[in-house]
Amino acid sequence: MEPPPDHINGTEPQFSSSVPGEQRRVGLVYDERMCKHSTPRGESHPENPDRIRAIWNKLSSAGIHDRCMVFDAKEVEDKYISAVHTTSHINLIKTISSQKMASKRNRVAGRYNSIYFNEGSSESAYLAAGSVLQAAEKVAKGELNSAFAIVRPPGHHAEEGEPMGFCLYNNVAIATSFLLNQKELGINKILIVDWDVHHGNGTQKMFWKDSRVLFFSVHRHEYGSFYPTGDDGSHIMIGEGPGSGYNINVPWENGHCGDADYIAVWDHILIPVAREFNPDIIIISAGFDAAIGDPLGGCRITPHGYSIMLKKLMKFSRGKIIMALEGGYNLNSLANSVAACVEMLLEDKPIAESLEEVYPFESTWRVIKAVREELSAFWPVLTDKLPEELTSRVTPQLQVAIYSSQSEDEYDDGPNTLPEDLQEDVTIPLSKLNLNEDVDDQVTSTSSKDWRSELAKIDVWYASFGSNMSESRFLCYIQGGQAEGMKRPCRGAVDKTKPKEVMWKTVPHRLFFGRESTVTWGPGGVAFLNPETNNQEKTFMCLYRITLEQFNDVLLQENVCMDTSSLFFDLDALDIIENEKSVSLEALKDGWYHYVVYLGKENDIPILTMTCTNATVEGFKSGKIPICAPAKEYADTLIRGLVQGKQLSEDEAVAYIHEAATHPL
Ligand code: Q9C
Ligand code: ZN
Repeated sequence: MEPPPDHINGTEPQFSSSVPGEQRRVGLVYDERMCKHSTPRGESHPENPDRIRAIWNKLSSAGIHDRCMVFDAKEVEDKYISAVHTTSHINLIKTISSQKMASKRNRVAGRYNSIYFNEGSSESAYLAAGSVLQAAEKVAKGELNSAFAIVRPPGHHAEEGEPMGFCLYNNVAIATSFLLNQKELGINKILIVDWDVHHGNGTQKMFWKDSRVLFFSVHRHEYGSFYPTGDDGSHIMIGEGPGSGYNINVPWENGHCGDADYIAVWDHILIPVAREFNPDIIIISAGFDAAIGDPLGGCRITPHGYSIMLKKLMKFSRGKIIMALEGGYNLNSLANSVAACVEMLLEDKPIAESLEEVYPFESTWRVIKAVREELSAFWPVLTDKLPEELTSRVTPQLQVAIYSSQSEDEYDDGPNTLPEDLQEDVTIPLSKLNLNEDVDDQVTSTSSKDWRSELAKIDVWYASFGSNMSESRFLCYIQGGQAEGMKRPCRGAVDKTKPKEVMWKTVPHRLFFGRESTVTWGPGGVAFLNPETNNQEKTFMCLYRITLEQFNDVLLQENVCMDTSSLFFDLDALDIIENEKSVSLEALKDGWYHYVVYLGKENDIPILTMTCTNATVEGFKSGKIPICAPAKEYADTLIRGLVQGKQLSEDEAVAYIHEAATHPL
């Protein structure tokens, strides 16, 4: 339990609120010109101008902005941007809104991941970055105690050389490097806390080898299936060289995380490390898409939760904090959360920092333990084992995603697509939140019962060309568990019956290896089968006879999907695939193996495999996705499968894998 709430531990005399009743100086940057960036034809989009308008209206109507120092935005100068972005990226953002680019604009946007441009984009991007920089400078100089920059477009996904994920310039990274480069400010150590529900991939990369910047991000990850997909947000990404240990990722395994989960991460990771790091200033990449009711985030932080998270950070760097808006797509949740934070910046009115009756998920403790273990060599305060009586207090894990990460695509979702428990006023007290497991259990059983019994009657051959050729590895997908070389356990299928038969076959398709690393196997490529046939090629396939129900559970695990109730490959899909030869499962499109390919029949039972799409093969061919040889442990699993299946001798299997890994696509 925390000591009783006290005033900010500021030692700086002039502005800290050691004098009772004295207001802290809090800056707000807001500028209507940042509304100019919007979709080219007025298409609806979650990242729209109403976001910052809603915040401003709320701060105005609640009389909060009267208690702050309000500033208009200033455009950032190119020389500050160039510290973190390439010249060509700066040229792109500078010119994209010009008349000359009008005809190209949509096409250019299409080349990037989740990006739109219009005539107002350039100006908004320069103002957003300039606002955060200006706020940071004023706080660093002591003109303000803290500041909130209400900006858009957001920034944390933008990388050195490309816009991404609604972000054009990396506003927080630009301000961070500005502070470090202005030596007279005396800022040598900066803590960036990225609490947006998405991983701050851009910011992570920009300070990857920099020990002056401690980058901390807590985000939905789901083993790499949540946006931005891939392994960048994994907890094993700790920085490199002098920056080792100065990058901390807390990757949620599931959605629904709320105040209790975040506070547990604060208390057992972020706050102890911050105390040790002792930053000169803190910048928060303050996305509010982990807020309760957010359509993209699927988490449930309350405004009160955000204010506690903030208050705990205000005890460092004499309260010098700059908050920069990132995501946040439910206008009410967004405005209420920002208001709660600005009120917290304004005065340390006593608030209870404890949360009653609500505990973290079991998965939250698992993630916290994994992060502490990964980083304890760099941060000795993380070494101690967490007491059992602490980690045994959990909220029963929900069985099923009420709404999954796929809701990200539904940009038009109105309030009605939200589950009922999230349609309430977002300021409801925690104790009223519906965390009743029975409700969620019912959802699981009714929606999955329908199709499971039906598909349990149909047999298919699941054909593996990768690690599943090793029976002990494949059994993890059926019975759950972790075979040799695997970095994490599998969930298993609902029906844990072993395969009825196993047989081998060769097919005229190309086997190859790609990707840099995976969560299950760590660094190194994993196997793919080119969906196109090619008579020069021969790939060994191990066929397991399982039910279509089990096949669906294998699909889910191959595509690291948390949704355990939905049906992805049904009887209709089985009909279609016999004619079309392949089916792309759109609902699993964030996974690497969502393309089901039909390989004929054996004993009148269809043979199905799962691999990447033809488009992804093109990505591998062009070098956009790395071709990468398998690491030893993964290759050993394949070799073991081929040898135990009596397809090849050990030497032949080694040569076969080597050939597939080295022969150009
Ligand atoms: N399946 C921020 O919150 N979603 N960006 C794309 C594609 C993009 C979020 C979904 C989400 C970007 C700043
Ligand atoms: Zn986000």
